[in-house]
Amino acid sequence: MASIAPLQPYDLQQHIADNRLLGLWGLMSGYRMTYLGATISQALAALAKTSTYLLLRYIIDNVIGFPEAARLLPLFALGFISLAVVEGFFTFTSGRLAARTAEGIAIRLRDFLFDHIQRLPFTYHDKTRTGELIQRSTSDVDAMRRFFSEQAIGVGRILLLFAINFIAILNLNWQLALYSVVAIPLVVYTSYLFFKRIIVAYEKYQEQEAVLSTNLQENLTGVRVVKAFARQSFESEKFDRQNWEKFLRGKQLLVMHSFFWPVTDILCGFQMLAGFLIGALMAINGTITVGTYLAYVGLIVWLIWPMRNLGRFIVQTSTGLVSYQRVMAVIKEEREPLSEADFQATKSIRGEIEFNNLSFDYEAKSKVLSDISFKCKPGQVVALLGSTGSGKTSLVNLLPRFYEYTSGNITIDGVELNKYSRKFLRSQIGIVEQEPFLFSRTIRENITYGIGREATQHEIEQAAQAAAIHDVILTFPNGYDTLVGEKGVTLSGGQKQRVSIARTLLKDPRILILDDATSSVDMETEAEIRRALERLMKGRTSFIIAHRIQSVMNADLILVLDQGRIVQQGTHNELLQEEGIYREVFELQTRIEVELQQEIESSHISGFKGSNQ
Ligand code: M5T
Ligand code: MG
Repeated sequence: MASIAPLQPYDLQQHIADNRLLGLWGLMSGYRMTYLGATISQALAALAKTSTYLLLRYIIDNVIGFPEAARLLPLFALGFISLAVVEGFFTFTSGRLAARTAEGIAIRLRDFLFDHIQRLPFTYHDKTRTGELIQRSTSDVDAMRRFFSEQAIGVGRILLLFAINFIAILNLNWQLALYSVVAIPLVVYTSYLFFKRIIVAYEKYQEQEAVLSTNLQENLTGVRVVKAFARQSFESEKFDRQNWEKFLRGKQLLVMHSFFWPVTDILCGFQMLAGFLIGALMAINGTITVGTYLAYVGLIVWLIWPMRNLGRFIVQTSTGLVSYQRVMAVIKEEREPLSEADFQATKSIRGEIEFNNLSFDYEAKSKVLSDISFKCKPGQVVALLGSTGSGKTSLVNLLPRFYEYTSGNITIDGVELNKYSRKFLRSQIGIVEQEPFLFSRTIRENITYGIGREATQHEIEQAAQAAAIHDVILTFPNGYDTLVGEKGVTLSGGQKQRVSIARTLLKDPRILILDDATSSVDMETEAEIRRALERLMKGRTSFIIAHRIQSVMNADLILVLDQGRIVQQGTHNELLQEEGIYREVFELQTRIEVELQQEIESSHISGFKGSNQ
């Protein structure tokens, strides 16, 4: 495999421009010389082509009919061949250089976009559809690649061909030259008008394509739900409608194009015919020689043909411009500053955490958390309990600064949370998400994901054992090297949760957050994990969100949340003394358990009796 030169660090954000053409010009930085090389090669190729017609004129006027010059014919033949070779060579070189520019810009753009998208804040990802981002990183980047490899270079080629051939015709006869271009301003103006309309139509087309890819992506991710609810035909119909809309918009684009081509073709055709006619009349009158006329006939084709294509290129350029804007809209978004902070933490966090009258909302609509105040010492376990939607996940997500709080404050070791850099905080905090995500990589890679270095087998196994998943992993065909997902084993919900617990434990964080991390495992496994965690949680501040009282009763501080407020806080024993949600939930859960126990026992006894009879 050919090695790829490492890309220079490159900041695309500096090339955001209101004028799209200027912006595209900015994107070319570092490749302008290559592109200039491509343009010069084109000029040379165009010169070679024009020279062919001038040579033809010379032969007709000075060689044919002059027997003494006839012996030079092989030399002229050689001249034609050489010119053809020169033209071919430079056309090829220009294509190569243009391709290098276009691919170079595209690879840089894609790399930058990927990196940039990963660094955008949660608030951006919450409101942006994945399909839209995929579309912009693929189809739109590709449209820009085509802009550089075909359209920009094409326009350059056309202008060059036009200039060179126009000068050549001017030299033949200046009046003839002027007659040959009267229709050109009209062609350019028509192209401009279409260009403006097509830009709008193409924007709409790309938007619809993004809708389609979002829909496709969502349906593939949610294929289980679609099947489970037998909604295939509903989804297909929805897709059909969106696809039809795309067809309509595509058709509108095509209709505009197919209306545009004949208009310019007719204009160009008339211009060419007029040139032929005027030239012929001049030749008959003897104003120009036959050789000049023949050369003119060859040259005018290369004058008008580029003009006809100029229109096409101008119109196609609109796709590059629209895509530039769509990509830059993403690049414009501000990144989450990872390491920028005024307070430089020099050592690990101890883990003293305090919330003071904290309030938080996602979109300034309704408050998700209000007046949250509590305090915990390093190494303590804080448990959060509360009905669904009460704000537990939102509360713990503030600690790694996934979101910024609106009022009040949080301190860690006495320092305001947003004085710490996000990067440092996240290196200190381990979080097991409510809906853990595993990559389609091996189990080993998933477990070691958070530490950014090689881990020993012993370390990995220890983490897996604590998460009560080690024995399960050993039953997989390739043990720790078994692939997760599409090409390997599909893990159950509880297995996924435990792999992600192992992943977080291996990171050895100072603050541990378990967001409903044992909701999909059975009581026995949960107890096993709890015992291991009790050992591991020593010395680190931990936040545990759970629904079972057993999981939270040993915590140093239990917070009961209701509609974004703390309605009760204290230890298990303290809370049992109070009237309130905690005692109700406790009584309910114990009653259910006692009943369950009785039922199991009675069924055992009756089963026993039955077998005795
Ligand atoms: C609390 C809203 C959600 C709910 C409230 C995560 C998240 C939540 N919300 C958003 O608007 N955007 C978000 O990204 O906030 O939600 P929660 O904190 O997820 O509640 P919970 O963790 O206590 O609930 P559960 O079901 O996990 O026990 O109104 O709409
Ligand atoms: Mg939650």
